[in-house]
Amino acid sequence: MCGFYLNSSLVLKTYGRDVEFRPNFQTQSSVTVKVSKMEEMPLCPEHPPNLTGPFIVEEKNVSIKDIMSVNSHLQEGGKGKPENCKARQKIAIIIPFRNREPHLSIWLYYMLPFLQKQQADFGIYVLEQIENTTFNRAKLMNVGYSEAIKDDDYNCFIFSDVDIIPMDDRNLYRCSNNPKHMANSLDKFNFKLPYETIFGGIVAFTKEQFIKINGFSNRFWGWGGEDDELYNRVIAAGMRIERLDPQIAKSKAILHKRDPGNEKTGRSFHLINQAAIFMHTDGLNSLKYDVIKSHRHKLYTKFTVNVGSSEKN
Ligand code: BGN
Repeated sequence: MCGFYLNSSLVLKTYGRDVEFRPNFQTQSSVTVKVSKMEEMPLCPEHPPNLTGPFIVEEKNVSIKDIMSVNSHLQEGGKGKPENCKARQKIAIIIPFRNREPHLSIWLYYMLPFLQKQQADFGIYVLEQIENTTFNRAKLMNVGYSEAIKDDDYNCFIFSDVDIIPMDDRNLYRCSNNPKHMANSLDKFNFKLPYETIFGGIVAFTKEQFIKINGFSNRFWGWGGEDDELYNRVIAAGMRIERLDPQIAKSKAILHKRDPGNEKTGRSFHLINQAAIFMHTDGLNSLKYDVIKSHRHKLYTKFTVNVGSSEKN
């Protein structure tokens, strides 16, 4: 069996099929239990039982084929869930993307086993912006949210850059009572916050939290500022942001040159400062885009989209 091991109290309730069972106190032997009656699955424990803490993240060449071979039990579209318990949240991971295949491979290589170890019920969505338009990270996030809710009944959305990978499996990829900043302890910033209100890299919102702020702004073209504006939306909506202990949240950011088509504009101060006003009319409720192509890969669902261009917005 690929998947999750249980403690004995859960085993007998659960399945109408063979399940490999390894009691916690035995390391070598395993027992096969057959239960004929299919019953309602128990909720997964609040704390996943098999976490091991810190691990090393290396920038290495990994082939999609190899990643597929160790994740063969995933469903098409990069969907996975625990076999023997019901996860407490259904999580869509939204990744904005353009021309970063090697980073996506590294992300999948580490994150697919990571999410399964955390007993997550998840789907991976890659939002690719077409060529020859200035990159709009925030709008791609809104598109990812909109497509994911059409695809499945997600209630938690993790918006993640493709080049940030956690280095500790106790960093639970889950939503919280308030929007959560998850990239608060990056190696490239010496595991410290460069400024107190930073809200970039990876953020997690429940569906209600994301609707409350009308999603991201659609008006940030090029690098920077859309995450600062998002922070202001959260505060304007009467919420606060949560962060994990920086020791547990330690993550690796893969360094790279600024992508062509994603230049820093530095023209976004007025948008950032007026988030509380613009958030009502600029966001999910004003989102326009065309899906050029959608593709269910074994390891993710990819939408190639035209989100327009800065000249028109
Ligand atoms: C800030 C960027 C953020 C980015 C962090 C960390 C801007 C706004 C300028 C008006 N903000 O400077 O978007 O996440 O750096 O890299 O560029």
